[in-house]
Amino acid sequence: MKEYLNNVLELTTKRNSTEPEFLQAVHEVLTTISPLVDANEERYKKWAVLERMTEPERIVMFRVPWINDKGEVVVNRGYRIQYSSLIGPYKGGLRFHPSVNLSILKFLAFEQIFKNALTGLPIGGGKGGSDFDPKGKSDDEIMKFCQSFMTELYRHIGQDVDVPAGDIGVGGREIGYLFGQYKRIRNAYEGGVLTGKDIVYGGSLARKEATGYGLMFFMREMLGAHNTCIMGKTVTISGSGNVATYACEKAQAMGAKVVAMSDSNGAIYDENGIDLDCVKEIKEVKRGRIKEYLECHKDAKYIEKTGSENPVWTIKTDIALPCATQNELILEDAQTLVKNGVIAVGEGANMPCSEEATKYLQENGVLVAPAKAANAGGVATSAIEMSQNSMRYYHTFDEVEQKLDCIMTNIFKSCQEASDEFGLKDDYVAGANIAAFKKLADAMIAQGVV
Ligand code: NDP
Ligand code: 2IT
Repeated sequence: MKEYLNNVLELTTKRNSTEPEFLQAVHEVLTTISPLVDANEERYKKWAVLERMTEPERIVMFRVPWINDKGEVVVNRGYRIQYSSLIGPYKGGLRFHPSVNLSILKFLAFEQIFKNALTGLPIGGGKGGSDFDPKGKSDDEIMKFCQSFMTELYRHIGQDVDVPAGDIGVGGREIGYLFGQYKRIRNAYEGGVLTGKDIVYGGSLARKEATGYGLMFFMREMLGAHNTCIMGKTVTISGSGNVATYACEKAQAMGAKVVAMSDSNGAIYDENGIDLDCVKEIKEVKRGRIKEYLECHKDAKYIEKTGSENPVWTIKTDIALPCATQNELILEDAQTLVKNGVIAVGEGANMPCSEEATKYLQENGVLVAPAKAANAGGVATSAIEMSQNSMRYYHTFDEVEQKLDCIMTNIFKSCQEASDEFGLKDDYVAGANIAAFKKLADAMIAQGVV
């Protein structure tokens, strides 16, 4: 690796020494794009491309006070990282989870700028959220929190400025409460200010399904390039939220047998194939725990999570789909998966594999579909939602799904072409990073020093 790259890595590490997830994300990108940087070193250095790409344009942090059902005042912290507006308004989800902090949101926002560039659509990158824990909260509490959160956030967003959406802990219900409050404050119906809206007030058909479906379209392309397919394969999925559920749905529709899913308490294993209607009832309707699956499927097994290891990766599978959270698949999990004969890993979550795990999988011939590319279907469909809002028009489910399929197929092609160009055969992690970085760097240089 050349001096320029090393210097920027060193500077970033020094500047952000208390932010391990952000540094992990930056390290992965900078080390894998080194062939591109080598080929453009003078130009990138002259325009401080790496220095600017590793520093967000703006970070907003704010207090979120609200009153719980017991009448107590609770204070959470809210954030919005407006990372890059190079190719469009800041765009990216909101995460509500007690683990949320600056490091996690900066890594997510950083990833988002590359992911959004890969979609080919005009969207910049951002991420936000709060350390608010939605688990166990009443609907009333969720609404009050969302209203307070938006009472500050509204001044920083807008349909041409910054467009938030969902992520962990933020789904259709939360987007509804956030949108209602935004509209009330602004006294204007600006449909495109948030995506992931319900269909009845400006949402897009197929947005809910898009991340999981898109992941399977990417997997289909990746496996197809290696003369194999999803049909007949065994699949394990971590998580049982939005991404996991719709990855499962599409995997089943493509003829795979999904045998495991999980939540933060443990995993279910059903050798007959997961009954997704049952999972949806537990998660989307009752907001319950995955363990409750055993109430309808007595033959299924539940493996409680003890310690830090994720029981879902101990189950033998052809395809593993981490769809829960960052660093949920570490080196030891990768070793177990390889021992059990896994052929492909598709990252539905953001940065679910640690760098060591990814390296081990690739070195052992496992195909890795990187998050920035493989889970880009969600944000791509958000951009399609924005375009429908601008047109004041609706596409049918099939129209949106077809566009999504086309976008995912093109993203796979970009990853493949970029990895081929630099002789990095089948390294789609590097391919995704190079293809996205090149586009952003060109946009940055074209727009001057801003
Ligand atoms: P949801 O909140 O719908 O679901 C999250 C799932 O992951 C739940 O099953 C949850 O279990 C589990 N989970 C969350 N945190 C942890 C943790 N720390 N340890 C173990 N399990 C955990 O979120 P999404 O499905 O929307 O998001 C999942 C991942 O996909 C995230 O990484 C997100 O950034 C990424 N993503 C989401 C997109 C979207 O459109 N929603 C788009 C692209 C990526 P429990 O309920 O027990 O907490
Ligand atoms: O990580 C992601 O891409 C998302 N959470 C979706 C973002 C969006 O704006 O739809």
